[in-house]
Amino acid sequence: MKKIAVVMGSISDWPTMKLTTDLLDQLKLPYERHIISAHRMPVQLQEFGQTAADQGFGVIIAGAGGAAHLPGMLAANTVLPVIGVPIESHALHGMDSLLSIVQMPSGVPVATTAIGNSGAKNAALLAAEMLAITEPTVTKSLKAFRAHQTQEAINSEQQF
Ligand code: RP5
Repeated sequence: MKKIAVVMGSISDWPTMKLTTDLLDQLKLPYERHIISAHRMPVQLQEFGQTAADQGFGVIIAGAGGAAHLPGMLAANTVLPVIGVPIESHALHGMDSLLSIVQMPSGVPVATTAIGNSGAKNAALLAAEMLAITEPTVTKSLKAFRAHQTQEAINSEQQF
């Protein structure tokens, strides 16, 4: 099975991006996590993007905050699907991150999630759905996840 790359621009993004890897652990999907700063490590960013497919990755999840160039620049260096997670920044509460990531000019797409924790979790689920196109076991895991989530909602309604 192809691996998922979970890349973030800074160690300060880890509390958010840990929610992505927690969910990947729960779904038992193979992944690697990396810190690659777009503005502090531009050479390493290019190298990672250009070799990601050959390294066995099938999807890249990239979390970044502020003027968040990481997802777009990774996407510019690969044709693997890139999912961008806008980190909730202090100054503008993640609106800067969101707009930086979602407003890609045509030609290089980045699938953008919601700001912060929900986006980090949904990035894992979206990556799983991409892998599930060719991996029936992942489809099974995703259906089990949804069924559990539905049951929890029903339980909360019954205990309300
Ligand atoms: C971005 O700048 C990172 O993704 C992070 O969200 C933001 C701030 O980084 P630090 O200054 O905390 O390292 O590159």
